[in-house]
Amino acid sequence: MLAALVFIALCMHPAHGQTCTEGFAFDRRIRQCIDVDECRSMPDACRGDMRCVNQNGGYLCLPRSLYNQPYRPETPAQPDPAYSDTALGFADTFPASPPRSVEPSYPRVRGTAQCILGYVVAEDGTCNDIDECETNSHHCNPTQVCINTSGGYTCSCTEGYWLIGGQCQDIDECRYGYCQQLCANVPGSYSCSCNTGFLLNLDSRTCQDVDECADEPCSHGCFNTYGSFMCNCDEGFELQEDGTNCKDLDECGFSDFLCQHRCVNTPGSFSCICPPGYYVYEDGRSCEDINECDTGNNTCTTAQVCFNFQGGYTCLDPLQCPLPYIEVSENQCMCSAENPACRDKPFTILYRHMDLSSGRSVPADIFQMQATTRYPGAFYIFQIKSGNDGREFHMRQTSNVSATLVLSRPITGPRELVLDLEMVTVNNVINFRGSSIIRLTIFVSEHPF
Ligand SMILES: [Ca+2]
Ligand SMILES: [Ca+2]
Ligand SMILES: [Ca+2]
Ligand SMILES: [Ca+2]
Repeated sequence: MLAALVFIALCMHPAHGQTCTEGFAFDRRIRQCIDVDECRSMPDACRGDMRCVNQNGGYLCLPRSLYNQPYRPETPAQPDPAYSDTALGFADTFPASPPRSVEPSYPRVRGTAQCILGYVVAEDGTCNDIDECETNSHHCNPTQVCINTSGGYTCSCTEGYWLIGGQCQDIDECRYGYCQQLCANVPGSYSCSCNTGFLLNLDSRTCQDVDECADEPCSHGCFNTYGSFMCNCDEGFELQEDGTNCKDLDECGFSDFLCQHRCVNTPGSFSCICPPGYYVYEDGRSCEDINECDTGNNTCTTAQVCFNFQGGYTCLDPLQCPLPYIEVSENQCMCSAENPACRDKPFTILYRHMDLSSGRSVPADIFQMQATTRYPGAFYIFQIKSGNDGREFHMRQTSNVSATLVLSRPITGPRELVLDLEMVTVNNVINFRGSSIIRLTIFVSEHPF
């Protein structure tokens, strides 16, 4: 565009005793050299599609197209928002630069010249271009760069600057969105950078997400996200405040009721344990009694009877009836009515065993007694004869012939209690009074399960 600027000078013509420089004529009336309007005085000042523009001391031939587009520095065309692929190709997308020339300069003419303005006669008589830039005879602004042309020169701005008001001013590339994310304008250039979590692409303008997971920043799972990443933890672990490390969850700390007996925290999980004599049930939390008598894991001899209870077992020795009692079955002793030594003693002693959980809620019916033989006119009295020193039990008659042993106070184990439960038979018709005993051994467990 600038190359299209052509400036041509007129030959000097003397004027009646006064000599003016080229492009001027002497006006006798005012006795001064005044500008010649070459566009009017020369029919063929400019050729072709050039338009003649008169200047003080010369004239310009400008392409008509250029001449018809006035320069508007305040409204530069918007840059193409799309990014160019070339690293420094933004010149393509710059707003249309205004003509970078300033007022063309006209070298002074020395003496008679056979060459047009801008040329000088060489020794061989030809016309050589004057390098105004080299000879420092240009009038470029200090902020501009002088570029020599055939017959003249132009003043131009370096890359990253544009001409505004005759001065080369830095282009604020940031204002035009040259960077995708962060932009820093500097004189003559600009630089792009990216937010945290992004990386500048090779085009020096756009940013791409960093896949932080590639560096395995998480102790367990990692999810890459646009501009960041997220860690997650395996089941049984929780993310720590640093967002990357996983810490074991202390499930036992959540609740005291997670395990029936005791909770043991483990990395990523937990487990319940039970006291000796129990095993952990299928639910992983409850404790179930081991029946040592069924499993055979006991120390009872063949002569003994194994008795299982909650949390343990015991070996019962074979029944040995104290004299004068005689054994009538494997768990019953009898004192014969015919034997005088038996007169004031209970007629039978029945041996029974039961187990009871520690801390069982009260009141609780725990044992039933019932008369097995009934005599006409007889009635029965049920009572606890011995073993109830702590008054944990009482007897409640439920019918004429039956009664229930009631636990009335909480009892804690491990404990072994022996209660003699007596059934007194009274028959006033035949003036009979006799008794039978149930010797009940109660194994109270240590744990409430
Ligand atoms: Ca700049
Ligand atoms: Ca990312
Ligand atoms: Ca755990
Ligand atoms: Ca057991």
